[in-house]
Amino acid sequence: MSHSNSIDKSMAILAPIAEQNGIDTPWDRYEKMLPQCGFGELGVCCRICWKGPCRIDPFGNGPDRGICGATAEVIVARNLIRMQAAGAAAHSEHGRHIALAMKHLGEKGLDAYAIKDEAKLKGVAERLGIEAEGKTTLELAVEVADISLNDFMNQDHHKECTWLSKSLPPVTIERLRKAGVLPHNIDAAVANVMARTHVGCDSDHVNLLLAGIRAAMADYTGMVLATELSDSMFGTPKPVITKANLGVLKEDAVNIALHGHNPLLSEVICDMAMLLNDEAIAAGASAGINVVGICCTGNEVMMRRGVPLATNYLSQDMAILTGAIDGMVVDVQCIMPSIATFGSCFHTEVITTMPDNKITGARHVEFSEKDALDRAREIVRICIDAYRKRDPHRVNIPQQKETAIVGFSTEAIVEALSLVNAEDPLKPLIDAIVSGDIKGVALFAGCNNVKIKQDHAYMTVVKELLARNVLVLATGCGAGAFAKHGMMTQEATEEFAGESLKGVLTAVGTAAGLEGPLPPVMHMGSCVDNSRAVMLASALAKALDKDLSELPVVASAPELMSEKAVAIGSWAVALGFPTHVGIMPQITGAPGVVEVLTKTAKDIFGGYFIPETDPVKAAETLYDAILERRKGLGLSV
Ligand code: NFS
Ligand code: SF4
Repeated sequence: MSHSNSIDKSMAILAPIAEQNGIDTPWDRYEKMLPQCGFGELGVCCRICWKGPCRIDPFGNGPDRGICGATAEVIVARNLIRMQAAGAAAHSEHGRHIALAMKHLGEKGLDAYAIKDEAKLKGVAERLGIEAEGKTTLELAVEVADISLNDFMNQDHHKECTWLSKSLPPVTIERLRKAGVLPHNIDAAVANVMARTHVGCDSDHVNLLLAGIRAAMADYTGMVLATELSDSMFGTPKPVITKANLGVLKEDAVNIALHGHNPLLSEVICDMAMLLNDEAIAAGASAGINVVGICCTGNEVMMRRGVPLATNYLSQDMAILTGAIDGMVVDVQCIMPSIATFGSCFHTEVITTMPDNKITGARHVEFSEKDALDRAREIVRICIDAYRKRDPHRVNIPQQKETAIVGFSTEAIVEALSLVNAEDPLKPLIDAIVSGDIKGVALFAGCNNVKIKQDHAYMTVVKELLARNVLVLATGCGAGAFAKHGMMTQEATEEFAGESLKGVLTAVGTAAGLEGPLPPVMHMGSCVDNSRAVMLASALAKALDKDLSELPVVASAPELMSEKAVAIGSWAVALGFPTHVGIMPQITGAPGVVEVLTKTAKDIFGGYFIPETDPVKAAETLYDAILERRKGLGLSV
């Protein structure tokens, strides 16, 4: 019996279709995995060398050390920091890819790309200390790209990555420098973790964990440069009204789902879809081409173009069961290999595009910036051809669809605030925080995870915090969840925001010409765009002359699963934010590691992890952390 476990109603509609087609849903696959390995859940198994696998007996009746002598603390810490390093590698490969594309664009030109937001590029250049006078836009782009790429190349240990000090408040930088966790080179921080976790190397869990935090700070660095350069090339998001959930698919259109992460692919496919719209109509699709997004690349094009979001992480393969997706075009990260199986049961073309991310059973059309237009044309035509093979009898598009006001880049938020106070745009926000109309700020980020009902934890924590007048920012699949469930509408503000928060959102929304409040959850973008939330917090910290760790700002990843999310959570802690994780982390077999991450971290960084699987309790704990910060600042609680 195929089944689903989601508050997204479209999943219950689609699960029987999986059954009819003899394929397992993600939830079926999870069930087959149960019981999951207890040693793995505690983090106490080690496969780092071939003397192993070794595992520590958590009950004290069996081995208390690996064959090499590694303790549970060492094994757990090594496993964890390898996750942080992998997350940092993934995010910063994305950043590197963007920076290299910008460099090539500036030096030799690339047909498919441009600097769409010259003002942003100039702002970035100025922030990086580049003299703009007398330089063309493309020359500036090359210099910005070079400085960014140098964060992957610098070999001088005493010179930290440039993007760190260019994006974080000086006091925060100073604190992190003292803790020794500022990377001088993104790649080196990742390589260092791999080297020191090799068999027979670093065997002190605290020392290991600090290296993991340094890798996490490298993750942050890769992320911030990815966001800032992407905005320069593709435009800085502004508020836009769109829709979310599978009801955005159209029966009478060629539906192309863009899935993955990097706007270098998704932006060009969007452009090409517009150019080839008539070909789709000629193929019989009267509504032309309908591009929709999945996961973070979906968030990217949603923020910049208002492209509707079909779904978030856990339901990516389920989307194919609608029988209405003609092409699913993917690049890198968070792509379940199962989409190839699902695609093969339907007419759906699953197309991989990146040399380092292929899926057995999918079609591969290799994409590169140099031949982006030709490859995009080829890809869109494959999708149009697939539409011709679509079986109308197998089309089942769930009707679920919600309006979503998205596009809240830091710049867009500041611009909205400037309509309230043109001279000092941050003042209305600071005043609201000081007066207690806004108690604090919570950033929601991360994935979905089969271990809890899809989207349920997001919705529960957020409603609790909104009712307590906490301003909510969201990215990634968390933002996807909120968009799908109608939390990015003005009505949601009326329904869920506490009175004083509602007042502020209404004042700003009205000033911004929305004839009503801003939505209660502000979509800041993809996972790499968590840097936007840091930018906003840093602007507040600088205005107040405080460390990030003093602000009433918290982070929550209620449904996380990926190594990238682990890395994000870890830099959030380092920056000083109390950070909730709603899935029990695979560290509990090592009490020392748990102690460091949940308690000692607070002394070193101000931030700390809050592992809590009960979303209501998590919200209470996060709110208490906000009040504690308010007290620290001498503000009313
Ligand atoms: Ni970020 Fe999670 Fe993936 Fe995006 Fe979604 S799963 S860590 S949110 S798509 S990166
Ligand atoms: Fe076992 Fe040590 Fe090898 Fe890990 S590194 S598998 S604990 S012998």
